[in-house]
Amino acid sequence: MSDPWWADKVGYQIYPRSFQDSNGDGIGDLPGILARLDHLSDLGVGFIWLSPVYRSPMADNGYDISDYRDIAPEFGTLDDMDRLIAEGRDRGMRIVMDLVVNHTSDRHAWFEAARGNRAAPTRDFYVWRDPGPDGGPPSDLRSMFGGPAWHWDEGSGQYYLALFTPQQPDLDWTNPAMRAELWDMMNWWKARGIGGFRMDVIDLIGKDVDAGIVADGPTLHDHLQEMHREVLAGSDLLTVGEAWSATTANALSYVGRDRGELQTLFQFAHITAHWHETHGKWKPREFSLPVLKGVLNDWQQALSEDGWNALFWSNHDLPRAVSSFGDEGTWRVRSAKLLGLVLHLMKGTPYIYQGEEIGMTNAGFTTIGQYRDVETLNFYAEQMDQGMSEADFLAGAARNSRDNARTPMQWTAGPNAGFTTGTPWLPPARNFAEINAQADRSQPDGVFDFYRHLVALRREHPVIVHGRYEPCLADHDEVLSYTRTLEGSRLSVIGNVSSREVTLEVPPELAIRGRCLAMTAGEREALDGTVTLAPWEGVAILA
Ligand code: TEU
Ligand code: CA
Repeated sequence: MSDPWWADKVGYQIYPRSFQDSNGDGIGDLPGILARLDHLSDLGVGFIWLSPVYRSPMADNGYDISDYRDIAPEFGTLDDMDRLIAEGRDRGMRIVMDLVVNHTSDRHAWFEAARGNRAAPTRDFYVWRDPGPDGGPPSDLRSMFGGPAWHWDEGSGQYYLALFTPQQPDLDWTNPAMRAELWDMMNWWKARGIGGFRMDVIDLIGKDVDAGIVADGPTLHDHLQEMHREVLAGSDLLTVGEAWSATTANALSYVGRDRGELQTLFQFAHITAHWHETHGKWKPREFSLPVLKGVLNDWQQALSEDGWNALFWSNHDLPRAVSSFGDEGTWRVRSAKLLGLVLHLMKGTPYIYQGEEIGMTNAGFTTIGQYRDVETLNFYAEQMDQGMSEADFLAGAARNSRDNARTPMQWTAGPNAGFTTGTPWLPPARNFAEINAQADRSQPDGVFDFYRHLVALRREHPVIVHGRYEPCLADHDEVLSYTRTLEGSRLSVIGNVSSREVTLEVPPELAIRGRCLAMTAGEREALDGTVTLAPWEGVAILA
């Protein structure tokens, strides 16, 4: 069986609102992306995951879609979108659309007709329930963004379900007429020449709310199989499902080859392993490398023979990679490279989140007034009510708020980091004069050049795409290492994930002498005996 087109490719995620503004309204847009395509083709990525650009009232920055077949005016037009698909393709980059179908916007025509009218043809596209016995909501189900998930519709005397903001009513996936509309819409995008779909919270579509089951529900896999039959089968579309509930035990039920569902999954165990049991991301745990490695190694092993991993440190919902897992101070550049090195040489498809390729950091916000993200603002209110101190909440938000990844892309040291000539919808991080694409790319040893090299390595070396993964030194507190083997080739990867110098005995299974494929500190042709690694030193040697 030949490899799919994306097997040796790296993806790049664009959050359009924050990438490049072209008309001075302070909001990134499609013409802005078109103007920056060189940056991406220079990096060598094979596809772009575009966060939603559809028509939307922007209650959740586009994850609330009011028309799946049109583009939000602030982002551009369908013509711009067609141009992006075509110009991307000319440069060897396909466009992966964000498919948000757990819910629509409350301004979608389906919901506007359904609200207040039990007889509307699209009423049953959504989840309606009578009040509970006490006249209140039918259950105590909570929204992912805080507060109740049920919302009262005065006009029809029923509650509707919205698992995110109240402006994002959940679709009723048990309704075949609703599903048929979605397949139509997906086929319409397929015909426009896109490269695939990233599927928003796809693990929620099989929910059984009356049983209190939201994620990984009873009809999930039936729906995915139907989607495959109706849209995906026979096409070369890349699919990547977002599934916060996925575990190594159930992952193959989505991505197993004979399942006829999805190809790859975004799972989040390496992220949530660092969250507090009750306060979640607002009270992060101390970073632990053995915990991180445990998760990554388990996933490498779970999908070693079947399925395929999606590899990432960051996205538009998460903090910046170098701020979470690296050292954003003294060792920013080297630790950014080290994180790239150890992730990109694993088995799976790596994703680069915009700005990661130049080592962008968290936003550095210190007051609640600086945040725009609906999740952060809702949880601020909720956590204050629950007695968390403001200082503690702000410390948690500085680490984990979604706005950390949403500050504008830092292109230059000029006004607003070159993102806009107007007033940016969210100000750039204060360090943009120092950290920006122009400055990074003008250095011979910048983060961008290193990432470009990693992306190219994957295309050149089948062992990086297909090689068997074996973890080494699993319990080591500072070192992440593994080997990849394929037929005659063997790759040893070792990284010091700390700002200290580390001396260790190289275990025999890691020992190697060969060609240095990539390194963050100094050239090495061999690993054996006693080795001292500089802070954030990483090296990959091929034999
Ligand atoms: O995210 C799903 C999701 O569960 C996150 O919102 C998550 O709860 C949170 O970020 C972690 O603290 C997807 C999109 O990626 C996100 O941007 C949307 O807001 C959400 O779905 C609703 O569409
Ligand atoms: Ca704009």
